[in-house]
Amino acid sequence: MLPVVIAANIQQAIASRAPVVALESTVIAHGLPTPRNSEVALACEAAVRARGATPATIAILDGRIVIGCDADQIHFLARGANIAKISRRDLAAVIARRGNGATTVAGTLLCAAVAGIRVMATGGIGGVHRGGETSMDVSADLQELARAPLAVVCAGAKSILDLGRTLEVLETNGVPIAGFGTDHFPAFYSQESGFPVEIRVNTATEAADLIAAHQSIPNAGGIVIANPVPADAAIPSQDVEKWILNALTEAQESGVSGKDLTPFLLSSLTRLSSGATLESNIALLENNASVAAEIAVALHAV
Ligand code: PSU
Ligand code: MN
Repeated sequence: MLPVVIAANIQQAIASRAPVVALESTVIAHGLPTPRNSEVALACEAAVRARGATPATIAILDGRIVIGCDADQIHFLARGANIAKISRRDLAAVIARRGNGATTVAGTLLCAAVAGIRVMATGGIGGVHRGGETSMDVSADLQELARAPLAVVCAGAKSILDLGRTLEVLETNGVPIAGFGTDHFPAFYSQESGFPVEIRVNTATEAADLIAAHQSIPNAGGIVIANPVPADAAIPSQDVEKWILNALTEAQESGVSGKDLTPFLLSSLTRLSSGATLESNIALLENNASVAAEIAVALHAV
């Protein structure tokens, strides 16, 4: 049997159909530096609670899927010692060896679906890496989004990626993308990527109506609610692009690839930008948690 531990307050919320927001944990263990990571994880949870929903941070601890980590478990993940990065394909191995792991968007979607959670928040989804047309490095997030019946609130896809190809794969996978108060696909640290989106929702209620319609379609899979980084935390894309090109060169020179690439690039960017990308990332994470909670509350009312 699948070993799942659902925290009592989450069980209660799910049973009474109260709004729950799933939060991923790779961003804690691999996406942000210590000690900011645990502060941010707890701040995201607080933001969800402040808007009337229950946060469920998801991770694998001692080989069990934990839906609703407590503060001690979040601090443990944040220390990052021997915490594997868990996407769909890594789940069986970490369970079998009774190990510890932080779930990516894909891993979190898979686990949240088991618990019947309908909304999750992250910073930015994974996607097609630059050069992905030859390396075939395409995040498993894009495939999981096609399967898991959740709405994912994110600031678009990380701008270290090839956003045009990422959007093409999402279209192929049948994943709708709605801009939250925007007609443009956001670019993580920047508000706009230059690519349009076809659906726009302006309020949490409009988002909830769209999500409810999508989730009523049999086997419809996931949906992306693309919420731009707040204006005061946005970085002009020309600045980001300069740092990304340097970070990509560093990755190539260090021979980094596969699941290590995204964490490597994020930490290089923090250094190259003297911390600017880190502050932007933190602001968008907290903002996405807030919006996800508002949407979960509105969805509960639909
Ligand atoms: N959002 C952030 N920081 C992160 C991530 C998202 O602000 O570190 C993580 C998510 O867990 C996402 C992962 O699933 O990056 C993508 O990794 P990959 O490219 O290896 O699939
Ligand atoms: Mn990859």
